[in-house]
Amino acid sequence: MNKNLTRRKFLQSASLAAAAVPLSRVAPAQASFVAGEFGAPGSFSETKTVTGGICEMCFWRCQVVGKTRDNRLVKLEGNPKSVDNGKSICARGNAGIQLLYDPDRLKYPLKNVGKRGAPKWKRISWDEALDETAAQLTKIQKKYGPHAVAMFPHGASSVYPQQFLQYTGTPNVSAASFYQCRGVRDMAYMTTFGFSPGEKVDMANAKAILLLGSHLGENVHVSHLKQYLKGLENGAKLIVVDPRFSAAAAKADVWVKIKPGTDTAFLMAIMKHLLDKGIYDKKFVEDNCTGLAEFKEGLAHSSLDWAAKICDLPAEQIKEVAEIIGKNAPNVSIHPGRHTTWHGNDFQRLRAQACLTAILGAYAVPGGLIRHKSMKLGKAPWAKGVFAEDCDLATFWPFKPPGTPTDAIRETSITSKPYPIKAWVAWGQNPIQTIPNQERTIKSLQNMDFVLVTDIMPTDITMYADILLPEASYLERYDYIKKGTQWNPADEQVQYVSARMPLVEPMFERKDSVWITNELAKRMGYGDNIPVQSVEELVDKRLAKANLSIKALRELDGIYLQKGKSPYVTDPAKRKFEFDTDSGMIELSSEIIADNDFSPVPTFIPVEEVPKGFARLVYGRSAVHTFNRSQNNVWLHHEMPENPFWINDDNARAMGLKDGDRIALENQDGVRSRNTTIIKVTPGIRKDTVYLAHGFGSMNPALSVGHGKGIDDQALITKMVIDPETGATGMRNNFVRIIKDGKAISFPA
Ligand SMILES: Nc1nc2c(c(=O)[nH]1)N[C@H]1C(S)=C(S)[C@@H](COP(=O)(O)OP(=O)(O)OC[C@H]3O[C@@H](n4cnc5c(=O)[nH]c(N)nc54)[C@H](O)[C@@H]3O)O[C@H]1N2
Ligand SMILES: Nc1nc2c(c(=O)[nH]1)N[C@H]1C(S)=C(S)[C@@H](COP(=O)(O)OP(=O)(O)OC[C@H]3O[C@@H](n4cnc5c(=O)[nH]c(N)nc54)[C@H](O)[C@@H]3O)O[C@H]1N2
Ligand code: SF4
Ligand SMILES: [Mo]
Repeated sequence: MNKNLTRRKFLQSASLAAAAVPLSRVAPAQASFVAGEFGAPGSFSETKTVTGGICEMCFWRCQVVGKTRDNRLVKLEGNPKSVDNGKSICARGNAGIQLLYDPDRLKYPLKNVGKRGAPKWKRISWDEALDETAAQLTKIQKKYGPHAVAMFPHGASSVYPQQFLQYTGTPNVSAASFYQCRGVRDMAYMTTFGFSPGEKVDMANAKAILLLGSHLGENVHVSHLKQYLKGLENGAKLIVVDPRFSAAAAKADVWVKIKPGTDTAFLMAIMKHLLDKGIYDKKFVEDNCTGLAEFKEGLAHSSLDWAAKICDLPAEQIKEVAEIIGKNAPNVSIHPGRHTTWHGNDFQRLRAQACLTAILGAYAVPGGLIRHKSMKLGKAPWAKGVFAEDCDLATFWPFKPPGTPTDAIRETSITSKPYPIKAWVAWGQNPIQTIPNQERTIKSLQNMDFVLVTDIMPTDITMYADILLPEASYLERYDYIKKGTQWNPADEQVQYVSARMPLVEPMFERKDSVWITNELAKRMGYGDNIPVQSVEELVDKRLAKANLSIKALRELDGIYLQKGKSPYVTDPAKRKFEFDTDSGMIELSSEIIADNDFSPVPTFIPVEEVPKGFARLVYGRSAVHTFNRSQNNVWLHHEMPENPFWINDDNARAMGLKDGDRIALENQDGVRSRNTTIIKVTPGIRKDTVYLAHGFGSMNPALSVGHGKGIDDQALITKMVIDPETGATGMRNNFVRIIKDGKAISFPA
């Protein structure tokens, strides 16, 4: 049989986007494929099952088991004991095997004897790599202060080294998961509800679900999708607000084709309509919310017609959405979103989402926002860092998430104001692809005295390293503890704890991040302060608080389960809660926000209009890739080798373009895409908007599969609008036109 065909079928059956079948049916029945693929004929009875794996093809971290044969991993499956993802994993999860054995992977410590950006690699020993890194970081910290080292972490393995660098005295850490992802959401909900919501809305038991952006189905997080699909199977009404006909829009009862950047106005009109008509949970608001009068006053101008004009929607549709939500309250999931750094006016939008949740009383009820209690674990970190008083670069953003806003670090790295930053450390983050305005990022990197990168693949950021360290991948190491709360099939609450365990031994000279960090710490004079001697000790120390250990978890097939408490409080007499805000209540109007000179009630801040001849570039996920990190994965590349450029069909006709045409793009600043892609002509996108899946167009020629395939959206995002409350990076304020056969084609008015 044709191998590629088999692969394709395999992935389609595993891909949640391709298959709208219940997830429970997705994972099994792929046995024949793997047996053929790895040569050794036979069945799985010859393989060994290794439990305790936790996927990190993305950051949802599904619980997996590995099938191994002769110490080689031949298949990944969901852990049957999992009450979270269950036996299901997604296409990317399955393809973890291809990452593990990717011949392009980093194998040994490397030293760049060429230039940053055009590296020449020399293999060196771990001793040499660690000695040189420690010497460079120590020298820089002695000369310029400890804060002269900036760190860009992402992923489970970056936590320990991040804590170490903070311990040495630098606050300059910018996590992609906060500043380019969910930090703004967390801060908006913290100021409103007093906790960060995760994506913990009870979609499985909702009567209506509202998704703003949140393109579930392309955004694939297995257990989250299961909950969503269960909700839809149970008949929940689905409202999807998106300028594009996303995978979620395709399942929606109402698709709201909103003008990008205007969601806050949409939400304000809905809230005003509900309050005016008295369709809200008066008792819940009275008992649990503060600032209703100011809140109402702030919405006074937000009529349906006002929003309709701003959002370019029929007023009737906004009313329809309000009424669906109102009618089904409180069993409504107002999804908090995840990637929420959109237009730089995001804190206010997310505050509006939180306030809408509150007035509907959609908290601690089936379908609503849930504050789960998961089991308590111990801590075993480096002691907290002490920072010099005047080294905080984040003085403008009172509601910033932990760390330092990315752009503040980058600008300081270029200007040395108010003090020099002279070393960058990237650990599991690819700032070239992650942060808008690549030119500034590259300029910052070129300005450093020293750049350290720890990675598993040769990606764009690794081209700028002076020393490049190879880490063991998530399939070859201990590290992350996944705990949480879920429903089991009998609809009971279950708390679970699992810890990532290696499914195979690390190959070549790859090491785990605790080992690497400790070896650096010893060489930098912190040997006496090391909190744990190994990653196993770290995990065991944390588990001990729950009377667990690696050994105990191994005996439990990788997952400890215990019955949890229902998260619902439905007895009206008991629905008065204590929230961790200043007032102890949900803050519809927030004094602390007012004290910092921002609008205390959600307010709409307009975004820049699309210039003549251009369309607004928005982006999102591909179901079969994770950002840039999966681009070299043979199986996934085979599924989606490049990212088609979505363009409205009327526009295409007027511009003389047809489906499949090969094009390049140019943005408002004259920056052209490095590569080309094909266009997808569709009625499923607004005329003023165009779309690319994020993460394509890798620059690193060491990627033999992914290099130069598709268009890198980040390269075209040269302008960012920093969210004024949080310092998060708004990146949907860029505009493009098309380049075909060397000529620019403008968008019609
Ligand atoms: N397969 C896969 N799944 C993933 C990931 C992955 O890399 N691959 N990454 C994971 C991570 S870390 C994250 S943060 C999430 C991100 O996934 P989400 O949180 O779902 O991301 P969003 O930006 O909310 O959604 C993108 C959608 O927003 C729409 N959009 C653009 N502008 C606007 C606007 O102004 N208003 C509205 N209403 N919609 C708009 C786009 O058309 C697109 O459909 O996905 C997660 N899941
Ligand atoms: N234009 C645009 N920008 C975006 C987004 C977007 O949609 N569009 N999405 C934003 C969002 S939501 C997020 S979360 C961020 C994601 O931003 P990143 O986390 O920077 O994204 P990745 O492409 O996954 O790059 C991670 C790097 O970590 C490496 N890596 C993978 N596994 C390991 C490991 O185990 N150890 C180590 N040391 N390294 C590892 C990868 O090879 C890669 O070089 O991007 C944000 N930026
Ligand atoms: S959603 Fe897919 S890629 Fe992400 S952790 Fe789960 S199986 Fe892995
Ligand atoms: Mo993210």
